[in-house]
Amino acid sequence: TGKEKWPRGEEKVWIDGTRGLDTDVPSITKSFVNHVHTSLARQAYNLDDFGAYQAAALSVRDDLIINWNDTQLHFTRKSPKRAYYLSLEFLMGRTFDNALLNLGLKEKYNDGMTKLGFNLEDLLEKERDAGLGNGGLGRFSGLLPGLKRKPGIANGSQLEAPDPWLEHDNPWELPRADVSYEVRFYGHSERLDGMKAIWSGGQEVLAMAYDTMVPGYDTKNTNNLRLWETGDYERALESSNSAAAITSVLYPNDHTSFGKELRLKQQYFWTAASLADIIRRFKNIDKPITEFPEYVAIQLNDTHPTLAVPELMRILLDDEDLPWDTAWNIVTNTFFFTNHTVLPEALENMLFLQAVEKKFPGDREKLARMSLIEEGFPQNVRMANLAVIGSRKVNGVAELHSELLKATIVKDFVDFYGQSKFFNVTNGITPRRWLDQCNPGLSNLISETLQIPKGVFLKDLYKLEGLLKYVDNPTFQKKWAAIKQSNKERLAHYVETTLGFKINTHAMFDVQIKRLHEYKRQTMNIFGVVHRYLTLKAMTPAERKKVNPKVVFFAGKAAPGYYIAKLTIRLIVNVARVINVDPDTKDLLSLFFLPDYSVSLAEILIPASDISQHISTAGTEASGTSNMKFCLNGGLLVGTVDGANIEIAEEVGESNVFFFGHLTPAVEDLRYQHMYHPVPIEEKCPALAQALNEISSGTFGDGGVYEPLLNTIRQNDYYLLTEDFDSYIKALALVDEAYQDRTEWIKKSISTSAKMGKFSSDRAIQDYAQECWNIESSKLT
Ligand code: GPU
Repeated sequence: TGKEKWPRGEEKVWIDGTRGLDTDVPSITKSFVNHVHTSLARQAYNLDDFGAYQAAALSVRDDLIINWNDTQLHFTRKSPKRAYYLSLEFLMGRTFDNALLNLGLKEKYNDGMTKLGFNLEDLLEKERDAGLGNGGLGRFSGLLPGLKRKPGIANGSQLEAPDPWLEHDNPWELPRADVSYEVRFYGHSERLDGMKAIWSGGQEVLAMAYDTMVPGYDTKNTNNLRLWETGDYERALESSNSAAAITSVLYPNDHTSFGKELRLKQQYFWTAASLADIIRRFKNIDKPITEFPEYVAIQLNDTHPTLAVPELMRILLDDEDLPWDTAWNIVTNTFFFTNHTVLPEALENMLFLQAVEKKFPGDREKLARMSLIEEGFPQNVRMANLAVIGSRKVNGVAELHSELLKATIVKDFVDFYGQSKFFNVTNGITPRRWLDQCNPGLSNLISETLQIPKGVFLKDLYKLEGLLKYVDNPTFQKKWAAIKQSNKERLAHYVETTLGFKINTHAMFDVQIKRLHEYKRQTMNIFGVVHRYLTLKAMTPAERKKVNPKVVFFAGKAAPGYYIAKLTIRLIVNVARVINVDPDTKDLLSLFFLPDYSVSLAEILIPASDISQHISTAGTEASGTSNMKFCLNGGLLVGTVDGANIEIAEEVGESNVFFFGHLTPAVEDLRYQHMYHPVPIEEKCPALAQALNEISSGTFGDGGVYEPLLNTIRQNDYYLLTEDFDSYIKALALVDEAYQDRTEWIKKSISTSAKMGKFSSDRAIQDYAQECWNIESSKLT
C-alpha cells in the first residue's frame, strides 16, 4: 500500500538488535550450545555426532545468513545488473566444510568442537551430499552463486532408492513461505479487442521458494541458490496429474531426453517460477521494461530450461502488452545458451507421444532443418533450435566441443547469424573444493613451499606455476610423494571400512569415475583389466615378480533405464569377484567398484589417484571436468584426444599425459567402414576378441548374461573400441613403464599440478561475465 516507511518503529532498536558476525571461539561454542538447547531441544547428555553436526551447522548457518542478508540488501540498494543461472540440476555436494573454509572459520570451529568434546572431522562426515543432479553438468551449476529426489549396489547390480538427503531436515535450506508464485498449466487464453490477453482454466500450481546460501571465498558476498517446490494447494481440473508429482522426481537420465509430459511440466514449472521471480525483482527498480536486458542476463544450462524463452515472450506479450518485435528484442538480448553435448540422443525434442513416426524422406532442406518444428507424426518442437534463436550468444564447454558444435548441430545457424554469436568457454573447477577441501595436505604444502597464504593461489590458480622451480628438488619431491601416499591410505581405509577389503597402498591407483555411458567407454577399461588378468595368468611366477601391482577403481551411476550401462556395472563387479581372490594374481591386480558415487566420494578418490582414465571416443566428451580435478591433485591422465584433455595437454605438455586412440576427424570414416565393410573382431583386434571370449566362456559368471553388452562391440561397435583397444593397451604399458621410475613420475605429477591455472572456475566464470553477461563483480565490503 503505497510507500511505507521501513523499518517500522524505532530504527535504533532495530540497529541495536542486529547481530554481527561473532567469530571468536567462545562465541562459537556459545552459539553451538544455544542451538543444542533451543533449536534441537537437546542436552549435553546423549548428544551424538549427528546432533552435534546439526548444532554446529546451525551455528555456521547463522553467519551465512547474516552475510547473505547483507549481500541481498547490497544488491537491492545498488541495483546492479544481475546474472541468473537457470539449471534443472545442481550437484552441490556438502556445504559445511566448504562454508567453514570460505568463511575462514575452520580452525576456530575445530578448537571450539574440541573444547566441547567433539572432533570436527567426524561432524563433517555426518552431512549428506546435496545431489540434485546427475553428472558434470549438474556439478557445473553447483559452482554458481532449480526439485527434490534421486538413485547403491546389491548382488552386483545397481539398486535405486530415494536420496537420503531428503529424509532429514536440511539445515542449509530455508523454506521461503513468503516467496511463492502461481504457475498455470493447460487451460485456454483469449484476447478481447483492445484488452490484454487472459489465460485461465487448466491447472494452477503454487511454486514455493527454498533458498540455499552459497558463500564466496574470502568475501562476505553470499549468493542465493533458489529451488522451487510445489506448494500445498492446487486447483486441478485434470485431477489425474497431481502437482506434487512435478517436484517429486529428479529425472536420473544423463545425456538423454525423452518426451515425458511430466518432464516437460517440471521444466515449465521451474522456469515459469524463476521468471516470475526475476520480473518481480526487476519491477522493484522502476525502469521501463525495454531496459530489462540492461539489468538481467539469464544463462540457460543446456536445453533443459529453454521454455524460459517462450515464457518470457508470453509475459512480455500478454502481461506487458508489448508488440512482438519489441518483446523478441528483449528476449534475444537477455538469454545466453550453454550447450554441453553433441550427442544426438541428448537433443531435446518436445514430444507428447511415445511413438514417433519417421519423418518424410527428402525433407532435408535448410529451412526444414532450422525450423523450430520438426515435421512428422507427431510434430516436435526442437529445443536446441529454440535455445539458439532465443539467445544472444551460444557457447560450448571446451575448444574442440565448441568447434564441433559449429560444424554440426548449429551449422546452419552459423551460416545465418555469422561466427560472432558462437564462442567457447572452457569449463573450470573450483580450487576451493577440489584442492583445499579435498586435499588439505597438498594445499598446505603448496602454501609453505611458495611462501604465500593459501588464499593467494586459491584465488589465482596460475600462482601454482611457482611450483615448477621445485620440480627437481628432492626434499620437495619427497613431501609431494608423502601426501599422495597418505591420500592413498585414506582411500584404502575407506575401502576397508565400507567393503571390508585390504588394499596394497604401494600399488598404482588407477581411477575412472564418471556416469556410466557407452561413449565414456568404461567397457574399454574393464576389457583392459580382463586383458591384464589374462596376461598375468599366462606369466611364470618369475615373470610376475617384475610386474608393478595395480589397483583399479571404478565408481559412477547408470541411468535406471540404461540397460547396457547397468550390465557394464554388473560385469565390473563380477570380474572383481574373480580376480580379487585369484592367488596367482591378486597381489598384482585388484579391482573395485565403489558404490554410491557422490561428490564426497570423489573428494576421497581424486587426491588418491596416480593415474585416471578419460577415454571417450574422440569427439564425444564435450569437456569433462574430473580430468581437471585429478590433474590439479597431481594425478596423471591417460586419455583420448577429446574434450578438455586436449587443453590440459596443451598446458602441462604432451610428455606429461598419456594420449592414445584415433582423432576426431577419423571417427566418422571409421564408423562408415564398420557399417559398410565390417571386419570380424578376431581379425581387427585379437586382444579384445580374446577378452570378450573369456567373458562369454563364463570365467566371470554366466557368460550369456553379458552377450547384449559384448554384442554392441562385436556388431556395429559405434564407439570404436576395436579401433582404439590396441593403442589403449600400449598407452597403459607406457604408464606402467613410467611408474617404474618413481622420481620421474613425481616430477610429472608436480609439473602437471603446477600448470592447471587455466582450469580454475574463476577464469571460466570471468569469461561468461565478460562475453555474455556484461557484468562486473559487485563486492560487499
Ligand atoms: N554433461 Br548434455 C552432463 O554431465 N550431463 C548432460 O546431460 C550433458 C552434459 C556434461 C558433459 O558430458 C561433460 O563433458 C561436461 O564437462 C559437463 O557436462 C559440463 O560441461
